Amino acid sequence: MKKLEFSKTLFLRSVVKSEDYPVLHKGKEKVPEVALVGRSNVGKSSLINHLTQLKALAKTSSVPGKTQTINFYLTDNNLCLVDLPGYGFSKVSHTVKHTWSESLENYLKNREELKLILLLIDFRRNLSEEDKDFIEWASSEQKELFFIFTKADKLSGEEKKRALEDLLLEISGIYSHKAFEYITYSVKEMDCRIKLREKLQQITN
Ligand SMILES: Nc1nc2c(ncn2[C@@H]2O[C@H](COP(=O)(O)OP(=O)(O)OP(=O)(O)O)[C@@H](O)[C@H]2O)c(=O)[nH]1
Ligand SMILES: [Mg+2]
Repeated sequence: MKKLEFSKTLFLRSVVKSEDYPVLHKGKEKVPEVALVGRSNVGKSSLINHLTQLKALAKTSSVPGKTQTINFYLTDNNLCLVDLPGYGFSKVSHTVKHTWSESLENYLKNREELKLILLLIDFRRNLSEEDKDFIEWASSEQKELFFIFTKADKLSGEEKKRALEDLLLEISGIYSHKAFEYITYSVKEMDCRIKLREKLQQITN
């Protein structure tokens, strides 16, 4: 399998309803998808820009709730990155929130093309109740999670060590589907991008 060129990533479409999800084929196979999940403001859209080295591909904001639809990005015709709205954003009306979570759950639960979920967690925080609910749900649905601890640049070496121990302990108490993998991430560092690219490359092989 050829090496994915992440800089060849295009915005495909922004979707709310499942009938609008793209249908993409590579030969006879469907193009695999990787979704980004996590609370608002954790850095999902920023990670897409950092990973692809395309600064303005996904819209980011310091104000939570920027991404409000399911956004599909096609990488090098071989992999789809799917940027999801964050959970835990309370400024929207109850009805909008309900529709969001329904369409999100529908996507995450039923989408055949979805091969991996990247669960982003702010390195500086403990798991939120929503993180815990999500991890439990993923375990019970036997979905593979790849954990990404974001904003690593905001912690010192010693703080990182402690935060990592705490998070790994918490996660291993909840995620029972399989042994989990994780990386630490910062949009201010380059190496984390390489590790994530390697993981994503495996999905297309
Ligand atoms: N210091 C630092 N800031 C980051 C990092 N990643 C993201 N940010 C900042 O965090 C804020 C939120 O980033 P987004 O990428 O918009 O977050 P999101 O998860 O897509 O948020 P929603 O679309 O609301 O779900 C922005 O101000 C980013 O610049 C990081 O690795 N380090
Ligand atoms: Mg976003």
